[in-house]
Amino acid sequence: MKRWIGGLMIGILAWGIAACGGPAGPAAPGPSGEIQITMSEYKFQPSAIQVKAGQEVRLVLVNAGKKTHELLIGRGVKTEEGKPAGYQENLFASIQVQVSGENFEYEEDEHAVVVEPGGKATIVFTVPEGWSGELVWEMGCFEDNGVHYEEGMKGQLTIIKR
Ligand SMILES: [Cu+2]
Repeated sequence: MKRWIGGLMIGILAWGIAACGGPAGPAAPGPSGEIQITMSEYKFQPSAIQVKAGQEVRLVLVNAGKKTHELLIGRGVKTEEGKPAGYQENLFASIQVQVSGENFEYEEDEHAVVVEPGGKATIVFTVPEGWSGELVWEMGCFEDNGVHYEEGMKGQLTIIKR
């Protein structure tokens, strides 16, 4: 009985790994440059992405959750009254972006793409080919006075230089 359970456990584990495609690395855009990130309570899926300098990226945000979510890409979390409230440095402060979609808002001063439940926003940007800035950035949502961020709604964007 014990051995049977052991065998079953290994079977389930193997199935689980196969179903997830093995230990996944950061998601990268396909040839079209498109990559979709699903937002929900309280996560980005996938939570790690990588983009190539010089390649046009179409980052499609889909809010599949019940709450409003946002995407900021930056470094160094700043706080307001002790709560996480955005980044000190934002990637989109130094890269031109175009944002379009439905039920979304681009808050240019905060470099935040805010998406309502059921909404969708497409961010088009290209990291310049000769990029000499930082390569590792954090993605975060700071809605509800930073509660989303504290609940783990964060991820990583890595820039690959070619
Ligand atoms: Cu959120």
